[in-house]
Amino acid sequence: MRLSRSLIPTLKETPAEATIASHRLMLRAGLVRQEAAGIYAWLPAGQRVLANVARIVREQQNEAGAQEILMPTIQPADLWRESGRYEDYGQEMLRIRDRHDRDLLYGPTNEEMVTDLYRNAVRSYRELPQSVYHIQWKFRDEVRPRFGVMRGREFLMKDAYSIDLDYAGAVISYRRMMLAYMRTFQRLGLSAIPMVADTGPIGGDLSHEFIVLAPTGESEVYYDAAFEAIDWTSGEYDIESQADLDRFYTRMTTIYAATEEKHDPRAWEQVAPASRRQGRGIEVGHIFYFGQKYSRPMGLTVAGPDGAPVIPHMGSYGIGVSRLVGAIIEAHHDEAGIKWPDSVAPFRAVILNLKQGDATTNQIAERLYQAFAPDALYDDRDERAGVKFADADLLGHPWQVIVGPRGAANGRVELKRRATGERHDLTIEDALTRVCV
Ligand code: 5CA
Repeated sequence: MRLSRSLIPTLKETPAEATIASHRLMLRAGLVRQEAAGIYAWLPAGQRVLANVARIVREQQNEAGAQEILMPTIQPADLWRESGRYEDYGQEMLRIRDRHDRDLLYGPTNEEMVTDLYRNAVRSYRELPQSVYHIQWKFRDEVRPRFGVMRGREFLMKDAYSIDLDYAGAVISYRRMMLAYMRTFQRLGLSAIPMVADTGPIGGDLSHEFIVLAPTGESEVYYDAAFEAIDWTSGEYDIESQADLDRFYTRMTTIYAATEEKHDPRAWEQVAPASRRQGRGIEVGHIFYFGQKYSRPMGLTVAGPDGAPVIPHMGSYGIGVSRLVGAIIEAHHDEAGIKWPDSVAPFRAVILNLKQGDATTNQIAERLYQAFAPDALYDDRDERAGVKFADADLLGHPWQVIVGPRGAANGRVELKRRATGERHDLTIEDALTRVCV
C-alpha cells in the first residue's frame, strides 16, 4: 500500500480517553476508531492485524481437527429459553425485537445454537467425537467498556464447541484444545499461561483461563517462568495422540500457575525465586468442560453402542481475537510505538523514501515496493524524514527500509529492525534477501 493514499490516520497527540499503552497506540497508529462506547471500526492497518491473528487462530483450530463454520450474530431467544439462560444472562445480553414481535438477541456466545446444530445433525455415537468453531462478532453490554478493544462491547471471538460420547472422550478433547491454545498464543508472540478458573455464566466442572501479563489485568496472577521456555510448536507432542495429550496435560498442570483466588503461598515458595513471575493478568482465552449442561435440557441425544440414547458431553473454548490485538501491543511496545511480532504485523516492511520526488530514491523505493508487495507499506508522502521515522516506529513494522539520497546514489539503503533497533547499511539486493526470508 502507498501511505499517501492509505486510510491510516496517525495522531501525534495522545487521545485523552486512552489510559493504557495498547489503547493509546491503537488510536495513535490509526488502527481503530471508536464508533460508540466499546464499539470500534477497524481501519486498514488494524484490520490486517486482526486478520493475521484470526488466521493463526484458524490454522491451529484446523490442526486440532475442529471444523470451521459460521453462525449468525443474531439468535432467536427461544433457543436460550430452552437452556434457561435467556433470563439468567441479565443486562449483558442485548435483546432485540423484530417487526413480528419475535424476541431475538445479539449473541454473547453460542452454546445453545451449537447444541441445536448437533441435536439436528448427529445421530449416532459413530459420528463422535466432533468439534466445530467459528470466528464471529459477539456483543456483551458490559457495564464499563474500557481499555479500547481489550474490554469492548462488540468484540471478535473464536469459539469452539466439542461433543463427545462420554466424560473420558470430553477430557481428551479438552486437552487437545489446550495444546492448540498454547501453540496459538506462542505463534502470536505471547506467553499465555493456563490457570484453573471458575466457570461463571457458561457453567461446568472444569475450566482454564489463559492469561498474559498486562498492567490492565483484572486480577493478580502468579506463575513459574518455566512456562515461557517451552516450545509448544515443536514435535514433542502429537496432537492426535492421546498418550501425548496426557503427558502434555500433566506437564501443564505441574508447573505452578494461579490467579489470586487460587494462589497457594506454600507451593509458591517451592518455585525458584528467579523463576517467579507475578503481576496483573489479562485473560485472552477461556476453555470449559461442562458435560451435559446444555445437551440434557435441550434434549440432545445420540444412539449409543447398544442402541440406547446417550446424552453427550460437551465443552466450549473461547479466544478473544480482537482483545488479542491489544494484548500483543501490551507485550510488544516501547515509548516510540508498537513493535509487532512478524507473525501479525500489518506490513512486514515499510519503505521510507526520504526524498520523495528524487529520481534515484523514487526508483529504488519503487523497486523495493514491487519486490515486497503486497506485504509492504511504501511511505511515499511528501513529508520530512523525521515525520516518516516517527510514524514508522509508531506503526511498528518489523522492518524499515530507509532510502536516503546519499545511500541511493551508491545503490545502498539502510535496514532497521524495529524490535531491536539494529541498523545495517546494505546493497539493495542484500536488503531484499534479509527482509524476504
Ligand atoms: N462460550 C465460551 C467459550 S467459547 C465463552 O464465551 N467464554 S468467555 O466468556 O470466556 O469468552 C471467551 C474470550 O473472549 C475471553 O477469554 C476473552 O478473551 C474474550 N472476551 C470476553 N469478553 C470480552 C470483551 N468484553 N471484550 C473483548 N474480549 C472479550
